[in-house]
Amino acid sequence: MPTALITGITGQDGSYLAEFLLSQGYQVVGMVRRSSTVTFERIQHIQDAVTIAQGDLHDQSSLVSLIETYRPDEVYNLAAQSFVPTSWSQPVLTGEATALGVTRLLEAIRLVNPKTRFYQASSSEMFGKVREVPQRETTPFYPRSPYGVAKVYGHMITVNYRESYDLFAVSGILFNHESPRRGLEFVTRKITYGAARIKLGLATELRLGNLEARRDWGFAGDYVRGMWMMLQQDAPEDYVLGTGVTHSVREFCELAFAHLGLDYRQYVVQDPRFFRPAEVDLLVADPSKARQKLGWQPTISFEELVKMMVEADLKRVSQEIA
Ligand code: NAP
Ligand code: F7E
Repeated sequence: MPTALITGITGQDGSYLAEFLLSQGYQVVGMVRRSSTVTFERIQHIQDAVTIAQGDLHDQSSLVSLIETYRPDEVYNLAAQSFVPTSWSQPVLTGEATALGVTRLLEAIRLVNPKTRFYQASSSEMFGKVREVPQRETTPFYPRSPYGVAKVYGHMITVNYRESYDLFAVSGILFNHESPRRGLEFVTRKITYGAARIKLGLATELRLGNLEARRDWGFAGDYVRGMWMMLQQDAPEDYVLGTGVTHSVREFCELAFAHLGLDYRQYVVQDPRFFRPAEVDLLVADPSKARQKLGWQPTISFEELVKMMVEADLKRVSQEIA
């Protein structure tokens, strides 16, 4: 039975990846950081099937100790300070976790067991002010936030350890992927949760920032399968995962509210508080390398994703008030 270590198992992607790896017969070890409250909401249903181990990307010895104790065959580094606006208010912390945290984990692997296969969660935010449309593996980076800058560091240190030490280390450059488990502060979930609250009479408006930004949104469950596929190849290479289709935040609102029989224009208010100091205006992937070499394809369309998230939030909010 192969063993996989997932950092960030309590996050959106970590929870889907843990489910997927369990279904493939893995022993799954999930690294969680110490907190005064329990953060296991997304993995409650599989908690008995996975091993939870404490560790923190800020703490080198905890990472060494995890690799020594569990000797994982594969390490998926999903932990990060992942919310873009927070990266302006906490730029140093973002750099410590999202950038230097990657080096700490790679160092632990290099020192303890360099045969471990390593996946780094790189991001389309690295393309930022895009240099070409659509974006692919060879598109130059131009990050627009401290988060994007930190991810470029994490990406390049992964490439560097692969080339310096011959590690099987790969980066998946993933475009936005969402689900009913997405954090409430990200725009898709903010919209579907907000629309459900309006529908059920708990709110009268939804305050958002830039409605014209465009993203390539897919379903998180599809993307974790792609992460695993990257580590099953003969040679370590980086891959872009995305749908190849782009929509604006406004279009997301239109569809989400319409699914509840509402007109978003009556409820969505633009609020300068949610605009960013520097915006990423347009992201759209060219996922052809992943399709050709991995055989990876998304299975959920934009319309199906919006419907899935709206229906899940309508059910959740209904239960909250029942
Ligand atoms: P998420 O829901 O925000 O989860 C982040 C995870 O990282 C949480 O489990 C969090 O733990 C953990 N974490 C944060 N700081 C840590 C630290 N210092 N030590 C240990 N754990 C720490 O993020 P996600 O959406 O699942 O994304 C997973 C990864 O993919 C992230 O690296 C993100 O930057 C990257 N990514 C995401 C997307 C996307 O669209 N979702 C696209 C491209 C790349 P707590 O539960 O304790 O907070
Ligand atoms: O914003 C606009 C906002 O916060 C999307 C992370 O997973 O994906 C995510 O980063 C867009 C931006 O995601 C609001 O200005 C408008 O243009 O949902 P988001 P993100 O910044 O794209 C990448 C790939 C990652 O790697 C990150 O970890 O929506 N927007 N109004 C808003 N965004 C938010 N959050 N809230 C608003 O009210």
